[in-house]
Amino acid sequence: MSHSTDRSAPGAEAPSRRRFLNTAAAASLAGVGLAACTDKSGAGSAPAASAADAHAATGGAANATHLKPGELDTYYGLWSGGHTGDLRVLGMPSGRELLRIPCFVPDALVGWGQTNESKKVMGTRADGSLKYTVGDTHHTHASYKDGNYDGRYAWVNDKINARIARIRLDYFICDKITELPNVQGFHGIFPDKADPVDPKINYTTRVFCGAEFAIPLPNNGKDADKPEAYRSLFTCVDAESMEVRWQVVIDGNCDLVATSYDGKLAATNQYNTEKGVHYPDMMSAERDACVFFNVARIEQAVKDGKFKTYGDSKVPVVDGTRKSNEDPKTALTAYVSVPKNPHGVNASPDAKYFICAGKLSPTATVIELAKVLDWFDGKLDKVDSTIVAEVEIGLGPLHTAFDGRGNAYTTLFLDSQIVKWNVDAAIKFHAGDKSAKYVVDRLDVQYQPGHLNASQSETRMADGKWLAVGCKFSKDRFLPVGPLHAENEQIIDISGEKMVLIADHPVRGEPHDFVIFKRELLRPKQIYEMDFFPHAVKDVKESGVTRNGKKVTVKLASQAPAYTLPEFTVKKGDEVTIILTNHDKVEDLTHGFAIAKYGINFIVNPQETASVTFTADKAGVFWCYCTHFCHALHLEMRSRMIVEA
Ligand code: RUQ
Ligand code: CUA
Ligand code: CA
Repeated sequence: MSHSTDRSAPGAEAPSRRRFLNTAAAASLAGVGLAACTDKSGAGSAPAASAADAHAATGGAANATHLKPGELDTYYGLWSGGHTGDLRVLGMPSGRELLRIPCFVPDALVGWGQTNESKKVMGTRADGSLKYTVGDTHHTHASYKDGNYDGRYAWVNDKINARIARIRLDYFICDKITELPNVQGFHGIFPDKADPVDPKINYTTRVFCGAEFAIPLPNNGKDADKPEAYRSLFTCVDAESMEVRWQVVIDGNCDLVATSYDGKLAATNQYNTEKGVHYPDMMSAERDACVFFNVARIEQAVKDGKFKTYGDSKVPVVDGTRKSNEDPKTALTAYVSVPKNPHGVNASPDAKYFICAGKLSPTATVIELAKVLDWFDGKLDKVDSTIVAEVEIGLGPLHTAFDGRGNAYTTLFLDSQIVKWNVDAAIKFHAGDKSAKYVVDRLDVQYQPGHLNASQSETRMADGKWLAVGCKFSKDRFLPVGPLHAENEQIIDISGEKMVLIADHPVRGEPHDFVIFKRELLRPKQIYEMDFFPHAVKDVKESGVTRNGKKVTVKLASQAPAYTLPEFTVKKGDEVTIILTNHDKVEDLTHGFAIAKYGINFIVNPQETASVTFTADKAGVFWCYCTHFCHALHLEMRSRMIVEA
């Protein structure tokens, strides 16, 4: 088979793989050996071998991930960074990491969490220190218009401190962070795609946030032992102002979130309808639920004053519990039952279905959105009649992506596989046509996949070209580097009938969710406008030191290879604010500003202004220097801070 010598054939070049197979025939067995290594019986080897055949048949599609030097990717990928609290930008299909956009956690490269501008976004305590310095980002999604990404914003959650960050997709910066009131474990997130009432608003104006952990409401230390006091809230944040608009108190918890293309429905999967506090309690029910939110009715209820508030929060909270929403005609919520502890819920690109992945159940549940609207209109007797398919797909289903050709791709965490299945065939099978073959293909992945997403998958323009999958364990796929392994992001060609594994990429732990979309949907800007920054030192003649009591402001500008002040003098004990504007206009001409022994380091991009404030608590001469290579005289680009005793 021709693929045996292809460098990109799965596993062909991995040293650990060769060691595993321990034979000169390694290369020709690469496809089969791969499957044999996943601790499964012979059953697993068939798909992997046939995938390799398909790879040969697709005529070198594999090469497309190996861009030539200087060649640009055709897609952007936005990846959540996990513990690093950032959003990562990848070029796809190469999988090359291009940028990390710091959001929730300080970042040493740009000085995020150190400059006054970034601290303002991150949030500070009364003493000026950062309120939080850790993050746990999981899910990222971008703003929509007409069912496709419009390149304005992306959002990402912080599960630890229940914060949502917004990223401007023109400058690739985090510009706002909002902390959600009354919730813990904010997990699922999804922007709306249209307004439920006004058809002219065919773009994102809301972002929905699901809280995974129930807490006593109000959480004041009094009700820790009262399970009935524990509640989860579903939250709506305004996409522009980033203010919290409203919340809904529900029975059970929230996990992943999805929204409909018509803007009428949002939903969250629930794995803990039992409201258990310990995990055996969370698994006792055979079925949990996917809760649908009738957005228009909720907003009407808020307008009509039918809400409560909790604690210090002024955010209106409406009642979405089961008991209060039994009459479909007035219900704000609808609880569709889904097998045991579901995880992901994903909207199909034809706008018809939400698909819930079973996690502890080996099933996918297909819910028809038109029927959910029928139920709210009183035209459907049972809310579970909205389920048009519930089919077995494999062990540990977590998340689903789409190719725009009617197929769904679901990660199977326990099987270490992706299963490709046809949604219409699954519906036929569920309706009684046992000849309907809904499983199209299975592919072994390495290992234990969580999220996956396909190019344009979460838009009306799903194009079925590339699928990426975030594998939680890489085990033997990369050189060992001590106890902490890289995770394995794999890229799969889904353009044909069979899935073809194309590449492995090690990533620093641990990204969860991501989106992949066509590069022409973004219009990035490389140079800031000076007016963007209220404190910009617009004229180099403004450079200098001004004093107001013990408060000293040092204004300076950078222009390669010099700062406008070769030195500046302050007094010990002063509160010093340094404001630096980069006057260079050339793309990619960034300067840094570090002060020795003062722990200061940040950068300014072309035409950017940044500032830092600190106390000059040590007398002496302290070199300030440029940390970002900018010029042949980069090392000479310095200033001196003289702190008089
Ligand atoms: S959840 S797989 Cu936040 Cu699926 Cu990570
Ligand atoms: Cu400026 Cu290096
Ligand atoms: Ca459960």
